[in-house]
Amino acid sequence: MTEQKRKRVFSGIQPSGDLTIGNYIGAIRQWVQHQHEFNALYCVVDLHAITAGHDPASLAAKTREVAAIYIACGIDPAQSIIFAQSHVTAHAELGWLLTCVTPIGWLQRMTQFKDKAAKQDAANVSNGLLSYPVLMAADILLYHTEAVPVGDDQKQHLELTRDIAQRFNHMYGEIFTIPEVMLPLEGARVMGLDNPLTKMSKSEKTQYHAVHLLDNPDQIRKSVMRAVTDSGSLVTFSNDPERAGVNNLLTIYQALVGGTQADVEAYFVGKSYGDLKKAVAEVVAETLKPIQARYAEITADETYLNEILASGADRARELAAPTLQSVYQNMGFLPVKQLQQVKL
Ligand code: ATP
Ligand code: LTN
Repeated sequence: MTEQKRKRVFSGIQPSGDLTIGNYIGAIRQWVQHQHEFNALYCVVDLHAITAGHDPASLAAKTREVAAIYIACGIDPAQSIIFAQSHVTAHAELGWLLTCVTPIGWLQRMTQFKDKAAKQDAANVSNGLLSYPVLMAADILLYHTEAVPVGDDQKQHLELTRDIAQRFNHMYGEIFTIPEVMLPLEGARVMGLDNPLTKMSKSEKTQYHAVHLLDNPDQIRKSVMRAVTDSGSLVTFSNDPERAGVNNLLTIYQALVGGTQADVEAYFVGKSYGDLKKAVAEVVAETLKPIQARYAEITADETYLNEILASGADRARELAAPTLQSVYQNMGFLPVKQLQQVKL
């Protein structure tokens, strides 16, 4: 495929908490698969990581860690643009411009906002937590993104991005491409191991909630073996909330091993929940082993990652500048260029 004909994809993960197999199965794994078919930008969305409180002492290190994990999982910096969001100031600028075309009611309806706000002391809920999806829309729209590979929990934010783009195009002229969401076939929503009725999340601090991408085999085994199941014994997929734990383990297994649901169920005929947990722990550990080895190599060479992030930001800046320029122009701002003409 020629450069021009390839679709543009954009996605990102916040450098908050430790990345989980939910992030891997729902997002990164798809990115790796798609990077050869698309012109891809994979961003470490550090500006998003400060919306619910963060530790300034660890933000920079977390940003590097997430970028290194992208590469360790198989994102090829020669194919895809990898960069940190705060290094391309156009994101924050467009975020503000779009904030002014987004009705507050649209943001107040976002389930992620309601969930996250409910977990915080009401007096501390920041405007940033509410405006968060507008910044996400800016990330996506700056690059005329056509497809956004994310997990199921981001579907609503993608709908909002489309609404914001359409509203802007209607008010100020057709600038933005309307993006499509791209969900994985399996594992679009990996559930918490300790509570299979809630999404596995990297900001959840309970001890056996998740498998993290940098966990050692012993930690992996402990978390999976303690996963909540039910009092039954049949190892089959199910939509019954009572059986959500077993369904989740089977989903993780299928996402990592492949095959159809029937194949997976056939493999577990006559086996127990204990056997299922052992098999899941093993396949997760095997999947993460080469990723962790590669991660160790990448982080051993600071310059390598610095160069990738610096050149990624340069390339992203170049792509973002003309879009931002058109937005300022269509919104009627005084062009800097005119001032330069006066000086001459
Ligand atoms: P946080 O708890 O900090 O909000 P998170 O684990 O939800 O973090 P994000 O940074 O919000 O992670 O999400 C990054 C990407 O990973 C998104 O595309 C999101 O849809 C995907 N993702 C996150 N958790 C899961 C999950 N449990 N199952 C599938 N995909 C997920
Ligand atoms: N909101 C997303 C992270 C994110 C993102 C993006 C994903 C920020 N900007 C642009 C895709 C495209 C989340 O997963 N919490």
